[in-house]
Amino acid sequence: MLQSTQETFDPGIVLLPGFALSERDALRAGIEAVTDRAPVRRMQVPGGHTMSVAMTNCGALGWVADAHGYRYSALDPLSDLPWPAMPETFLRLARAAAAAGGFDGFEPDVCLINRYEPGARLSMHRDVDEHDFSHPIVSVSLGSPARFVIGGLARRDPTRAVVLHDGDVIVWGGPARRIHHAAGSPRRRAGQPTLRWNLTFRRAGP
Ligand code: MD3
Ligand code: FE
Repeated sequence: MLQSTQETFDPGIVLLPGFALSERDALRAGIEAVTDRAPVRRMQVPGGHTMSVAMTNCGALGWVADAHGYRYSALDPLSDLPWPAMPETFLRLARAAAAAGGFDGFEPDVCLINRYEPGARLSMHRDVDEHDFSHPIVSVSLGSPARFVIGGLARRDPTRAVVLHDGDVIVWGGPARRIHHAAGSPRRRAGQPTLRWNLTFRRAGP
């Protein structure tokens, strides 16, 4: 169905609560198809640490980190093969969400797939490895809810926390495209699954 209410938090940040709920099963099937061929892995970062979030990609390019730095690559370094193609459901969802957030014509060439086990988190950072920041980033949360921290353009700007739930989508563009942000660990709740997945759709190439 792909529709929901929308809330603009700040210029450039549009939250679409539950936008992806109707596509949940198709998205999970897509994640399974991708991870069968390009498994999630915890990447090394410059400095020697290993990320707690496990990642993989689909699309023409994929985001990779290693001891040398961060970049987009057409090949999966684990297999030296191209990343799996982006499933059609992923593409349709990303285009529809971007349009709902004010970005008609968004054509992502990357879907970075993040898997959070309890304890995994992504510390404060900016996404600046892409070629052209006029394209938005579309993020889709699946599974357990988790706290997400929104900062500002400067590292020391004030932050605020929002909780992202299963099916929530956020479109980050324009003045918000280069803000700092961080993602917390999924909440542990008795009897509930505690895996969280996040898909971020990007246009990284020219
Ligand atoms: C704001 N992922 O993969 S998505 C990332 O929950 C990343 O996995 C988080 O940050 C996660 O880089 C959060 C939300 C997000 C993604 C990209 C942004 C927020 C953003 C780019 C610019 C500003
Ligand atoms: Fe990010």
